[in-house]
Amino acid sequence: MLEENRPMPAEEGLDHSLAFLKEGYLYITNRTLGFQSDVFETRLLGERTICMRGEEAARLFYDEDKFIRFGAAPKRVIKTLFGENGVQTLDGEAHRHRKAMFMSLMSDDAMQRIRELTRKYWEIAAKNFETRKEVEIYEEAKELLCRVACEWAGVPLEPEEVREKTGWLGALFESPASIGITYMKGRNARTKAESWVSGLIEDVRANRFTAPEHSALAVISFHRDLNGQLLDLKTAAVEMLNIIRPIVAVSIYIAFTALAVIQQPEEREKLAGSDEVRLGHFIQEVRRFYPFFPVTAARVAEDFVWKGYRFEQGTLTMLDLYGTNHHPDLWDKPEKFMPDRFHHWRGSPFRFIPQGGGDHDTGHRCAGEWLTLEIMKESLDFLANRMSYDVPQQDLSYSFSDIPSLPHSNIVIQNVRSV
Ligand code: HEM
Ligand code: MYR
Repeated sequence: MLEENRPMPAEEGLDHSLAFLKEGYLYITNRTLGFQSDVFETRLLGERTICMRGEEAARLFYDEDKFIRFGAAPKRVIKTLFGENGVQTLDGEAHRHRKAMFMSLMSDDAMQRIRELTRKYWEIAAKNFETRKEVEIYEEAKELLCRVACEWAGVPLEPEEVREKTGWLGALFESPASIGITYMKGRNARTKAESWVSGLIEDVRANRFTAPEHSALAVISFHRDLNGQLLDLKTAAVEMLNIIRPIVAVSIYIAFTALAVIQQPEEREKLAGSDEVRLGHFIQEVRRFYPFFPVTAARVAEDFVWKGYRFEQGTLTMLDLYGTNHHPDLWDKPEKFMPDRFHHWRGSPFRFIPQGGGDHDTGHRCAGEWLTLEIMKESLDFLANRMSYDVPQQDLSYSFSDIPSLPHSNIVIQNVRSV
């Protein structure tokens, strides 16, 4: 029998934001181990915050009657990564309607197209790498994916613009958990990127530029909200950036994929022949194993009791994505990189949640999860099978306190040859 209203394990003290920044991806896991509980209470950014991890916690978190997103994302995340009034901040009907706009872009044809574009730009990049002494995979992947993202989304991009636009889009996801100059770079990048994309949407709406049919640019420019109105220009720009920014952010997964290829020679060997299923298992394990999106946040919709713990209306609540993907009750040897574990994986919307859990159409689970898989499989094939290269001495370690984390050297390779 569950006890009614037992006190939730709670961290003492006024504020633990500094510890969160210091321990990063491990902050929640460390305390769940200390408390021997997958749910506990703390104070972050000056407010009482519930932290949770695990499959049951994820199922609870994605129950729309229990949690809402309005006012949940920290201001600094809105000012850099998300933007204002985007799909991430909506609830109920308004969310479903906006989310349907995103999901309408995710057809099988659209997945095939992103795959082909990824291949095309990797082929061009690989040829270019051959002419250079060495290249940094992370920086190159960002530029390559900026081209992929814009072409896929119908956004015109001249070759001489690539560096600037890549810089802005990169700063949006490199900055949200930083302080000082990196954070300011993210804020400036948001102003510049929104103004760039707003201009494009204005041109499309005024027929000065024809966006390709069914492209994200066309769909978002002419999307009508529940009240039948076009999105206001700023919101439309925020949603356009919610497409092209995260495609560029897959570069972080590509850097970790490269790291796994370098450090797991036995697993790399299994990829010879480019078998689609094996490529798939490898990148799933990359998404499970390496730290990327740490937590997602919501607020308690109405008072309720769960496992005897009281959840009070309005309380900020964080679901630990990294910690759930490494939960010892859910994963065999969670700290071992084992793509083969996905051979027998039967799937569960709340256990393997690198890009959020629950349902893509009705909940807040990542709209771009399938795009991510296609980009990663194609990129893995290049890194494992379609290029040869040397890996010089470098710092391949990554930190659990950097959010987002990245191998420190950005992965440098030399003497690249297409094979
Ligand atoms: C939402 C992760 C790539 C578009 C999310 C969420 C996470 C996430 C954790 C929030 C889930 C939640 O709050 O419940 C990632 C990671 C990616 C990635 C790690 C790898 C780079 C993409 C791509 C797209 C995309 C390629 C392109 C369309 C979105 C959108 C949402 C979202 C539109 C908001 C969904 C909603 O609020 O309903 N993503 N994502 N993401 N993602 Fe991604
Ligand atoms: C995207 O661009 O949407 C996908 C990847 C972004 C990763 C950024 C990592 C930092 C996120 C901190 C978020 C905290 C949310 C409450």
